[in-house]
Amino acid sequence: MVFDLGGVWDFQTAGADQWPHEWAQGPLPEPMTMAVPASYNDQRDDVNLRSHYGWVVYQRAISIPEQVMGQRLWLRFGAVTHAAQVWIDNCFLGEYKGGFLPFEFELTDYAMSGEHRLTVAVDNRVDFSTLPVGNEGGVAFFGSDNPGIPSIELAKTRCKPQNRPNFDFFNYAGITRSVTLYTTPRDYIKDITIVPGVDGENGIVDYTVETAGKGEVRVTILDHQGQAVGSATGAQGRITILNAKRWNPGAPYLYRAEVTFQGEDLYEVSFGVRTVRVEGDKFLINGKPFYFKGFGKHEDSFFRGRGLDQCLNVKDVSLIRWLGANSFRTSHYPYAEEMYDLCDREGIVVIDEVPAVGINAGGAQNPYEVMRVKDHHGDVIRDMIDRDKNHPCVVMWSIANEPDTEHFPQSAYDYFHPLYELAHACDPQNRPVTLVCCQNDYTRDIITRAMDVCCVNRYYGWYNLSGDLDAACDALNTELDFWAGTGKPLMLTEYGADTYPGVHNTNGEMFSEEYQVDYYSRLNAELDKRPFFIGEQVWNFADFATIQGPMRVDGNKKGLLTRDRRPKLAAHYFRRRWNQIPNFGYKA
Ligand code: E8X
Repeated sequence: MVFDLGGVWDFQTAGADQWPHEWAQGPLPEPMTMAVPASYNDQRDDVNLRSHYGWVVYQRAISIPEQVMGQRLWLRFGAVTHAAQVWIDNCFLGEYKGGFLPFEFELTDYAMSGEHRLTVAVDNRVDFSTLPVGNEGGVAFFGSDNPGIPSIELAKTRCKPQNRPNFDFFNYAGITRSVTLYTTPRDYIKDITIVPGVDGENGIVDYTVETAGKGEVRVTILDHQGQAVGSATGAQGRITILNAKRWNPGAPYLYRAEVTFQGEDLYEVSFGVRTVRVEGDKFLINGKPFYFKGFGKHEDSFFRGRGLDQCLNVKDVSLIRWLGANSFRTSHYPYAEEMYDLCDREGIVVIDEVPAVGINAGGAQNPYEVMRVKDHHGDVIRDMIDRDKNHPCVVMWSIANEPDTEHFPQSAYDYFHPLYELAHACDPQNRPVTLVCCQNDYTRDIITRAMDVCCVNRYYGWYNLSGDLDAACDALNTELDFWAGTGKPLMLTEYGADTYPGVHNTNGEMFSEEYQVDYYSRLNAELDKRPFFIGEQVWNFADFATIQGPMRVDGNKKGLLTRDRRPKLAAHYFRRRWNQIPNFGYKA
């Protein structure tokens, strides 16, 4: 049984470093209402919520029905941003660090049937020990004040403590994804791992089932109509599906593995029969060279912030298809699990990224010495792959976005190479692994070229050579010559231009809708000439919220769509372009 704990909870803000633990012992002293799941920042018209720093506390009553007694009872959080401490009644259940992955606690021994008080304290602080990374002491590396102005130095000491994200998206926080109570039998299925393969026309399914307790495991594979097409017994085994249908981008086909344990516990997982492999400078899905057309995205919307919104997810996938795209990267954190389920069903290809953004101090300091994230970085790679391993939509893991690979190239290599190997070791399907490289002096960078696919974010014509598209094309070609020499596949995981919707300009100057179209059409013409160039993911799918600052007018405006998902001119341009580019064989 699964009970959804979404709804309107009690909520109260607390201090920066601490929250009063006695709040867990009874009703919150002065609660306000707050919807779950959703970020808390934009739900109410209160600047103190928008800019809150530190802890908040959520609370609600839960009732546990008599019928579930005798079974195991679990409390699961899809994600709480960025750290959580959870209490049931007067008992501390535990804590979890990291804002974008699920965690759970067993309640069996804590909760009898009847009514209980659930308290969740949430910390939104980001600093050198968190992923994503925040700046310490309220000082930003980028967009910071001109050094040396005495009045500013003085004023800094009066700044109230605040989050200074070292990343370009609003630091939304709270209980952002589903909270559920669910039951399992005493002996139960803990995990299922599926590794699909092909043998001629047939599909091969290597499976492993992890259980608590001993007993008989049965696995049945069902096709889309619910017809059994194969079965096996035992916790580990191989099942052959005769004439298996492939899961393909744009043409997905899902099978289901139905697993029973001791004839009592039942667990189902969908999967696709498809293969993924890098060979030379090609990215092969089902043995055919795939071309990525798509975006970096965000989980971002009005009112909910980064809160789960299934309607928005369906809308976004529909827009991805309308645009003729086939893929996106989960910039800059793992998304809600519901989105991957949808992409499995819709045939959208996903590059899955951990929240490792901001490992970069612009050269001012060696981030690999001053930032305290290495162990946590390994944890999020392990936990993300563990969560997402069975999804056919996931074709590549991204272990970071725009770390410093230029000023401290050897430190970057020593830091990332073990994480690259870790990601490979964690993935039972051994999918390609990448790291997304920042605009930099790529000749100094030695780690990006050590990845399976070279993924680069480039802003020639925007942040660099601003407004000069002739020069931008020259610079891009100089760089493309460099990557041609590596023999690896290359793709753009970001390129883009801020575009204020409604600004039009006969000269096509920056920020106009015309500039965004000119920028992409000029650069794309160059990319089309390169056989080893395997994908274009624009920055960004839609406009999104950021911290306020002199570089941002009501957020980042690089979307092809506005934040409320209306197309800019460039969306129509890409729709024409992408509908003419096939998923496979474009660069053959
Ligand atoms: C931007 C993007 C940002 O939103 C994204 O999260 C990471 C940024 C560009 C870095 N990449 O600013 O729109 C550009 C560095 C140029 C020197």
